[in-house]
Amino acid sequence: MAKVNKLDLALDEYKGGKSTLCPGCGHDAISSVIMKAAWENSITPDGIAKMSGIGCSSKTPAYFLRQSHGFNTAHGRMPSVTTGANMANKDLNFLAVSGDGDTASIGIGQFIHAIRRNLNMLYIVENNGVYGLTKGQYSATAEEGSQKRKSVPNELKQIDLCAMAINLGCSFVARSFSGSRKQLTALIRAGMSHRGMAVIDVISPCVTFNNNEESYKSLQYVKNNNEELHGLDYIPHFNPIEEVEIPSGGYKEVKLHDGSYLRLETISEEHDVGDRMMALDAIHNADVKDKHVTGLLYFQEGIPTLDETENLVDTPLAELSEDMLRPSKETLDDLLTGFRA
Ligand SMILES: Cc1ncc(C[n+]2csc(CCOP(=O)(O)OP(=O)(O)O)c2C)c(N)n1
Ligand code: SF4
Ligand SMILES: [Mg+2]
Repeated sequence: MAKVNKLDLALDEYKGGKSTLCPGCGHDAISSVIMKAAWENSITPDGIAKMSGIGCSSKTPAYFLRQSHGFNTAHGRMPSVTTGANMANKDLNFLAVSGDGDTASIGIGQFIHAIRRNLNMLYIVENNGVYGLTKGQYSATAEEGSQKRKSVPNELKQIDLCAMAINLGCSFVARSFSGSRKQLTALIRAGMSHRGMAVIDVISPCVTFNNNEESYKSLQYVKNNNEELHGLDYIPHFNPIEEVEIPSGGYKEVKLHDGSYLRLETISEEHDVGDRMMALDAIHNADVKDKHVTGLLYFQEGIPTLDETENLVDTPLAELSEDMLRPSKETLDDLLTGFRA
C-alpha cells in the first residue's frame, strides 16, 4: 500500500501533468520538491493556490498539485494578481513560482511592492540567469563575467534578489539550488509554514542555454562553488520535537508560525538569521569570490501581513454572503457624508 500523510493522502494526489520542459532542466527538480513538501506538510491540495507568470519556470505549476487552484498570469504580473486573490480569500496557501526574467526584469516593480506589503505567500524564483522560454537571453540576475553557451560574457551587474528582499524588509529570505534536494525541501517546507512573504531564490540551471562551465549558474559551477550557511532540518508541528534526534554539533532552532521548527546546524561560522547586516554580509562575501551562498539568510517573525494591515474580517471575503458584502443605503449615505465633511 502506498505511504500516506496526515490527511491519509498518497504522494500521487499531489502530482500534476507530465512535464514538457527539456530533460534535465533544474525547474523539474524543484517541481518534484514542491510536491513532496506539500505532501509531507499534509496541506490539503485544494487549500493551495498555485500562482505564476510567464516563462519555462512559470509553466511548471501544470506539473504539480493538479487538485489545487491555479492562475498562470501575464508576464511579470503574478504579484498583483496574487494580491487580488489574497484579498478575496486570505485563507488559501499562496504558492508562487516565477523566473528570474519574470521577477527581476519585467516584474521587478511588482515583486518589490508585494514584499513591501508583506503579502502572505511563498514566492519561489527559479533562477537560471536567462530567459529560457525565449531562447536564452541574459537576464538581470546573470552575474557580470558569467558566460552562457555560444555567447560573449555578460557585461552588466547582476541584481541579487535576496539582497533586495532583505533590504525591503522581507521576513523570510533564502537561497538554494535545484541540485540540493535536502536543503531545498527543508526551506520550501519552512516557507509553507511561514506567515508573511517568504522568498526562496533557487538557482536552477537551464541545461539548454546556460549550463556550460563558464556560466556561474551551471550545474557543475554551483556544485563546486556552493557555500552552505548551515545544515537544515524541518520538524513539522505534528511531529513532537522531543522525538527528533539531536545533531552532534552546534545548532539553533527557528520556530515558525504554525508551530513547526527549522533546525539550523552550524557548519563553520555561526550565521544569525535574525541579523540583517550579517545576511547582507554573507551575500556580499560570496559575491566577491564568485560563489553562491545558500541556506536561510534572514528571518523575522510577527510582521503584519497585508490582510492584517487592511483590517480584513476573519471570514475570507469570497465566503461572505452578498448582504454582508453590500453596504446598506444608510451605511453608504453615512460614508459619503464623511467624505464631504
Ligand atoms: C509582456 C511580455 N513581454 C515579453 C514576453 C516574452 N517572454 C516570454 S517568457 C520570457 C522570459 C522568461 O524568463 P524567465 O522568467 O527567467 O523564465 P525561464 O524561461 O528562464 O524559466 C519573455 C521575455 C511575454 N510573454 N510577454
Ligand atoms: S529552455 Fe532552459 S529553462 Fe526552459 S525548459 Fe529548457 S532547460 Fe529549462
Ligand atoms: Mg530564467
